Amino acid sequence: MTRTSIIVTYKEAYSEQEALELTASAGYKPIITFKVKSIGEGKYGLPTGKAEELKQLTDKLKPELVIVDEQLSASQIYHLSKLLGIKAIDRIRLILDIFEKRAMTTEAKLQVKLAELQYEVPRIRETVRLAKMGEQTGPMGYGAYEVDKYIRFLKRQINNLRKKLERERMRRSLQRQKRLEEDKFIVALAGYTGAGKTTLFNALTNENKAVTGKMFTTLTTTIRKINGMENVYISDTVGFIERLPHYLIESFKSTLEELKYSDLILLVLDYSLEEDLFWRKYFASLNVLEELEVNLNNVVAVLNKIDKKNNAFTFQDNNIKEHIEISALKNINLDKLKALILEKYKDGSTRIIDQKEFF
Ligand SMILES: Nc1nc2c(ncn2[C@@H]2O[C@H](COP(=O)(O)OP(=O)(O)OP(=O)(O)O)[C@@H](O)[C@H]2O)c(=O)[nH]1
Ligand SMILES: [Mg+2]
Repeated sequence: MTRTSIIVTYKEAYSEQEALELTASAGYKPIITFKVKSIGEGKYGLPTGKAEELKQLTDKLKPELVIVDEQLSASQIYHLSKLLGIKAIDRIRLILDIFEKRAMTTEAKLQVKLAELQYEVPRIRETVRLAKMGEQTGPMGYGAYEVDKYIRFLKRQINNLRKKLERERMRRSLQRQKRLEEDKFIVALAGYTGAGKTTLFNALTNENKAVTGKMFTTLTTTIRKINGMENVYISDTVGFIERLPHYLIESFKSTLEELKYSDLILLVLDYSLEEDLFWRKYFASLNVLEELEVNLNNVVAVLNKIDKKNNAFTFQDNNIKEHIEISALKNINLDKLKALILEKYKDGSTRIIDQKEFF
């Protein structure tokens, strides 16, 4: 059953659009968006006047859920839920809800579980404390001892998950080592969620991986040989999003790390977006690449969706020197892209020669 929701987001059109997409991808039905200038401060994570306005709106429209498009503290979520009398969640919880729905493989499930625990654990103590101060105790009516015990249990779970994921990381690392020995050339797709990575992956490999138009369709990494090219492989992985907390990237490290050890990275960008949104997503993607310590000299910007581009701005940025315009969906310039990949393979300029620091 779809849960109805009110989305609290920023005034800018692109924030609203992304918040709506996230909400739909999580399977919640937005009734209305409530726009504010600032989110994250004060008792409710909203200016008090705005929180009261929101209360009138929720009383009138009676949604099942309020989604606040920013990271909030446990205490802000608690107070806001209490004021509104309905459940409130923040942007990170919303993204985690999507990830939870999408995680299909064991590795992805472990990664999502780890991210969730890292989100929840620091919030539990605070939520319990606040609940005990209120009149009702309810399901959160633990004593301090039980809470500590529960938190210790969750921390042990975090450690176990980390260990399991570390094994996964080693396995990937060994596979990479093997590919290196076999002299395989690895091209990695990177970019904002929805940029068209999987569409391009399918076009270059004749695969049929899911493409839905919903956010975070892909959560795991797949590697396949590129059609008609000897020894050249391409990988598709989880997409990026702005305001991603560090621990979320950390949880997906075994997957995202493939980027760092690829011979060539294609940063796929949706070139049909409005200019301001395009640059926002571009810089959010650069931030993630930098966090993953990817060498930007090995990155080529792939300006995708030119079949539906109807704005005049052009790509120009010193961080990434090379770019190519394509349409993965309409098969425009894919031969040119393949020629570019082949050229990089032949000249070896972007080649990763070892992954020593790993061993
Ligand atoms: N018009 C047009 N649409 C495209 C093109 N490439 C991809 N799309 C559409 O963009 C949407 C997202 O495509 P995906 O390939 O799933 O994007 P992704 O980057 O893999 O997204 P995540 O897996 O969420 O990170 C889908 O609706 C695609 O059909 C293109 O060249 N032109
Ligand atoms: Mg994808």
